[in-house]
Amino acid sequence: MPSDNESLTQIETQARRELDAAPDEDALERWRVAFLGRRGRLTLVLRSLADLPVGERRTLGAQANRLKRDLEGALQEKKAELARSATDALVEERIDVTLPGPPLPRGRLHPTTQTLRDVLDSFVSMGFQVVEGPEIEWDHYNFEALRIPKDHPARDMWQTLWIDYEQDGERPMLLRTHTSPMQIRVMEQTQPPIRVVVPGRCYRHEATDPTHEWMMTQVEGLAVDEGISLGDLKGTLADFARRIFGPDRKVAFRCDYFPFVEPGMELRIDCFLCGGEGCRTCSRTGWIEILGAGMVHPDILDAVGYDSERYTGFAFGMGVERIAMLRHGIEDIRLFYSNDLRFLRQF
Ligand code: FA5
Repeated sequence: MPSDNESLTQIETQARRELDAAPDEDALERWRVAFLGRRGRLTLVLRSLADLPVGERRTLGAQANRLKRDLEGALQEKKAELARSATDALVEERIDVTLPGPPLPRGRLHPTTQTLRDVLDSFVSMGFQVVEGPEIEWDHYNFEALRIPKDHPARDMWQTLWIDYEQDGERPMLLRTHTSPMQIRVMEQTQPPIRVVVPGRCYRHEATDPTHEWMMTQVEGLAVDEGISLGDLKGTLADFARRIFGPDRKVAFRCDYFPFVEPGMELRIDCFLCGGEGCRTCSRTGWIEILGAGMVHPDILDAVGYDSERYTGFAFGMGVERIAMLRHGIEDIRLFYSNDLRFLRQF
């Protein structure tokens, strides 16, 4: 039991150290009971004063009472300090629910999608219906049914990515090289009159350059009915070109060969970059080819069960990225899928 100055000093030192370290209200209460409670250490000192001689009692009593007041004061201060820091923590955590949220970055449509939608709109407004087909296709639809038999040199027109799947020692599946297989699929399932456009991705195993990508988007068109002529094909495509490129762009039809049409042709637009003089983008020709087209070969009509004496049709297949290039003045098709936001944010 403490009975002199030194003991009071010890009590004070220990009391202040523990008070400083007290983290919360509970610890404060334990501290109060330990030092100032009924059986607390300081209280016991005060009680023991009665046994001391008068002189000592007075001095020690005065010191002990001062210490009691000091410790009580320190306790109140510590309580206030704990309360303050609790409030501060609450203020810190406060959320202003009236603040506007951080702005969400606005996305945009890829330039291919934007042009694709405009292309489809222009044909829909001419009475065409939009249908879609598989990107993984059978050799049969991609080639055979389009009059491109195995080992026929025309297969070289479409460098093919084959699917690693074998059947009877052959690989019959591929990533479609064009949307033309959908001509057959649509005709197999429908009777004339037919007017459809088919958007979709196509894949080719070819080296890339400013106008060639290994993946691109095509829109196929097919119209089959009685009395459809080459004039209808040219009129439809000229109207399409005017809607997409405006009246000033030059359009040229040229003979071309595709095994599934007769006659076949291609549609070219004068180069936006050099105005027809010849540059790297147009391979120095002054023109950029945007589509292949022609009258559906009568053998194909017969093969799907149509009467080719009664029905005729036209078909076309265009490259959507090439059209977007011409519209926006994009010099290199490889920019479309290189994921460079500086390019994409311009559209
Ligand atoms: C075809 O794919 C034929 N199926 C088009 C067709 C359909 C002809 C119906 C007759 C009747 P071609 O390989 O030329 O043809 O491609 C058609 C268009 O796709 C091209 O004019 C071009 O715009 C685009 N294209 C072709 N290859 C690429 C490529 N590697 N990168 C970007 N665009 C391409």
